[in-house]
Amino acid sequence: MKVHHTGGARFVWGIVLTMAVAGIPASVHAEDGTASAARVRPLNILLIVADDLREHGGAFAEDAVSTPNIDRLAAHGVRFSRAYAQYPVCNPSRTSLLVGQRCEQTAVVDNREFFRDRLPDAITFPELLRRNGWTTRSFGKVMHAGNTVEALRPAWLDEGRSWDHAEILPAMSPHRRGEFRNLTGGVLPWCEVGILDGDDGEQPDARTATAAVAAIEDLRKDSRPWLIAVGFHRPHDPFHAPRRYFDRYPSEAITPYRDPVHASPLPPLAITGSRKEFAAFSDDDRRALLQAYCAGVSFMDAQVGRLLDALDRNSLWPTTLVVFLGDHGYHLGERDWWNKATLFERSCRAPLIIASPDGRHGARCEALVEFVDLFPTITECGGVRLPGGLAGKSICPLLADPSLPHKDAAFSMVVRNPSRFGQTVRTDRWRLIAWSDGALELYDHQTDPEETLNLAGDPAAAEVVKRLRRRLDDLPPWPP
Ligand SMILES: [Ca+2]
Repeated sequence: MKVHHTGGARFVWGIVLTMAVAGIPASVHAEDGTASAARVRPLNILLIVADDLREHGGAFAEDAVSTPNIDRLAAHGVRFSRAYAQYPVCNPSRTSLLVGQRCEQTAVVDNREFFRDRLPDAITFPELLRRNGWTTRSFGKVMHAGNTVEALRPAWLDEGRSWDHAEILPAMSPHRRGEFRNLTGGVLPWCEVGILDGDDGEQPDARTATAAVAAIEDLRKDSRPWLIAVGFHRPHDPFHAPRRYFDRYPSEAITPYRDPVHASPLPPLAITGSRKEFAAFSDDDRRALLQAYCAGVSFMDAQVGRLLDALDRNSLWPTTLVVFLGDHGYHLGERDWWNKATLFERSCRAPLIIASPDGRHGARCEALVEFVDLFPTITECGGVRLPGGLAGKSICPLLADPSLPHKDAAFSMVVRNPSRFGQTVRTDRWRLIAWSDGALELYDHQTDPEETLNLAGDPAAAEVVKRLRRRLDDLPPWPP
């Protein structure tokens, strides 16, 4: 029998939480490995965030990337094939989903600004859960703290507010043992393929998994529910991974994607950055980057597997909600771009899997969902009363029935400088992108899923453009 998240269930959990916080041990979950109708404590939550992990398909086929552990997680839950980040860059995307506001509202739109400087009073969903009795621990890059200097990091990790404990684990000993090749002759230092010698365990992501597994074991007997958040750095650049993951992708078997010759020209703000270096890529360079990106995905997938093993070993699936996502998408050659920070589908769409003991297992959901929906989803699944003013809408109902309607549009934005920006709306069929310099792009996903033919100037599409522009006008104003 399934537990439904009714007000009554929340009320019971509230009593149990009060007991737990008061030091009175709560009864533990059923030991028979099933979701218990008499669950007497809220769900544990395992949040896993991969960095720059795109949805696959298109440029290289879905089954070309080996992710046995992410697939294993998908078999426990619902895979959302049309989930959209609100901003295709780390810090803005993560801030938005953690505080449940669109980037037009947070105004955190680059990787340099610590979100608390702008939003000192915002309550993140980990903080809300912590206030409601969850033990919260964060390992690796969950909040965007990895690029800060050591002295700033504790503040950027939001320890004491969002987390009882938060840490970022560096490599065991910084080393450059292996084969390294910068694909831009060193012009872009980050654009480096690294085939690493040594064990997985030396790498930050493996150390992150080890620490998270230890936390799962440590909290196994705790009377309180827990939120453990785990942020993996791969497949983010530099494109380094242990050698054995490269061996899964023989470069001669990789066919690089190329845009069709009729692809529409790009508006000036659509892609800003290092296109010159990418335009100089040879097919050999393209294959090397694809191979390294896939190796990074498989290495990260192996670390996900260690977390899932810990759930298996401790029989935690019936009492744990698992949320897996990439923080935004990534181009691998589409529009001759090998990065993020565009408003194309490749950059805005990202993987999302939610495994709930009370939800469907092994299902795929085609509904449009937004990462801003995660705050209300996770807190509702946890049985916590939702605060007012959230921008998103809970997708909990879709976990039980992925065919239910959810929302008719997903929105993302990107800022080139404070006055030069773009906003996009994706509907079931269309993507409209509107730039601050007046440029418009319209793509028809029924006929052009790779968004290569801009129909915005086509008189036959004028009504669609007008209708979708009105949707963008309904967004909170930018600049704020
Ligand atoms: Ca990222």
